[in-house]
Amino acid sequence: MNRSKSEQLFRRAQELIPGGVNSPVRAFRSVGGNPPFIARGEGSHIFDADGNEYIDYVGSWGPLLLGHRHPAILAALEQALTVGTSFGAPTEQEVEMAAAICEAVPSIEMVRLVNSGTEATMAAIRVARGFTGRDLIIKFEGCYHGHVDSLLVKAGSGLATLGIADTQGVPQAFCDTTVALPYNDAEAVETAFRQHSGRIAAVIVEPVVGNMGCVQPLPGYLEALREITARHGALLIFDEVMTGFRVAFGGAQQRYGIRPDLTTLGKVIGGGLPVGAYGGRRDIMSKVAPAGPIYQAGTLSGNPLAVAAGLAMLRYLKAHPEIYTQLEARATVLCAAVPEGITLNRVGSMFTFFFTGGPVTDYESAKRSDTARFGRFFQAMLERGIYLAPSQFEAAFLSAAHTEEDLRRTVEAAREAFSA
Ligand code: HOZ
Repeated sequence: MNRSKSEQLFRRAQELIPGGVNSPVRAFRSVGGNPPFIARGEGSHIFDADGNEYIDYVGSWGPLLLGHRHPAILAALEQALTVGTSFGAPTEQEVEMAAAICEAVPSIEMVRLVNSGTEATMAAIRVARGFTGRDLIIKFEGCYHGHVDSLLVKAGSGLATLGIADTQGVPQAFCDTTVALPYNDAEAVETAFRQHSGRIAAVIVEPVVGNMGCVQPLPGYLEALREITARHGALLIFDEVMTGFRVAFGGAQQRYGIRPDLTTLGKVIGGGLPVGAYGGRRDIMSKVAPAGPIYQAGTLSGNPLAVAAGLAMLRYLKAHPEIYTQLEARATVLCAAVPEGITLNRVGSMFTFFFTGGPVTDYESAKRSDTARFGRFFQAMLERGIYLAPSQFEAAFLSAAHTEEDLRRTVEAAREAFSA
């Protein structure tokens, strides 16, 4: 595969942008080689600057549940462009968007739109602190909630990929407000609540983790988090930036039947444009300014282009519930290609192949993966035109645009890559 134009672009990018990329996980640091520069996408395929074609399992890291350039999203964007790109004032569309979110996710009685998942989690923990009058937040090792200072403690995603245990630049005092515990261990949560009695504002969790690779909750775990937080007067925050409208229309909370107090959303709800949201119980969200004393703001929040794309996505998904059944069936076919000795974790259309034989239930077991082997597998797949997330500690995403032929080609490439 000739990628000379991408190589040239990457050399130039590195002179101008730190590491040549605008987000670290894109840089291919843990898998070797340099990233292809993407020129365009269509359905389930992307094309790089040299004209190479790939079947895309990154989907912009989750948002593209309908694939690239879906007609419903494009039509909404074209329409939005005819009226303006930003007003910094209320619009009818954002009320519709709020209604669509609240209807799909019943635990969300009120919602505030922001511009990214990071902003959503940052605001959610502020609201939890403001509402409870407590400072500490429990998070789980290997979970990633965007680059919010205090949530970068023992975080997954790019930090796991690059082997950055705890980033520089975050004051120790911020880290001291975070209690990091192993995922899938309810007893550790119980113990932490005993140790920090009356001081824990919230537990924030990816109900299905995507950021240490895909790791599903063990039976009873989410129920235990719900029960423990309620008993101690703390809030339960589901970070559904990745899982919202992905693992079910109503997210992981619908799939597992748990009602959190607050939820953060992003990715799919933007239809490929930058949107985040946080919302939840009315009594909690009523404390957000200007309705209440907890401040949070944003010049481009509720941006008309982003809202148009997001609303088109949510409306399309509501009108086509069969997408979820189809994704489940196709993901099953795809994942059947996994040979012995590789651990497959899958929930709906998100999945990860871990290069370890044992079960992967938390960050410690995820880290047992042979990342060098993953890197060789990744490169072998890329050479065969299959574009996976360039890290063992990320999930792959299937979209509704992936065809039977895409799956057949992917399975064939995977067989060759595994044996190579
Ligand atoms: N938040 C994404 C999933 N780990 C990665 C996107 C990024 O960090 O660039």
